[in-house]
Amino acid sequence: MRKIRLTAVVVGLALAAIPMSAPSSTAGTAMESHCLTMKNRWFPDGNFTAYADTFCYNPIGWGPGDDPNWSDNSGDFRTTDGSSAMSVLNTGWGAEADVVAVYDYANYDFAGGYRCLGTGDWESDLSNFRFVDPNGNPKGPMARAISSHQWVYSSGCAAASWIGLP
Ligand SMILES: [Ca+2]
Ligand SMILES: [Ca+2]
Repeated sequence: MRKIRLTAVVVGLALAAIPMSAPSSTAGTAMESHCLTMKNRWFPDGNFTAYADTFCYNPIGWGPGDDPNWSDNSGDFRTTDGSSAMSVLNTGWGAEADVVAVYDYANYDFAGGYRCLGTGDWESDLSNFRFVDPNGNPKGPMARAISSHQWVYSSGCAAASWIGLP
């Protein structure tokens, strides 16, 4: 009996050592899954959440409504929230307009480009994307740039405008 328990301890140590010797991509996968963890925690609560850091860490604001200006003093996104988001998560509940459109400019102004995020989807690193105009042409980078958002129908989103993972 004693010998069996010792063997189990040795096996346990060997298993515990595996993550430490694994490629660094394992850490990236673990961070990536944090957005999925947040989705599983909150979906479908009807909210849209933006985070100051990549991989859905450090939420800066969340809520079920639209916000035409992330830098003003009203709504779910205020003052320093403007131009600070690095990742986003849509845990909308499948209402008629359950897609979130985010914009570089305030007041849902297409002039600076936009992007669409479907319900249940997230984008863990906005530095990988640029906004696009309604024709799909690239605009400015998305990292720390979102200034307004609203809930829209998927029909309002051009094919090239979609971001996010399910
Ligand atoms: Ca606001
Ligand atoms: Ca902006």
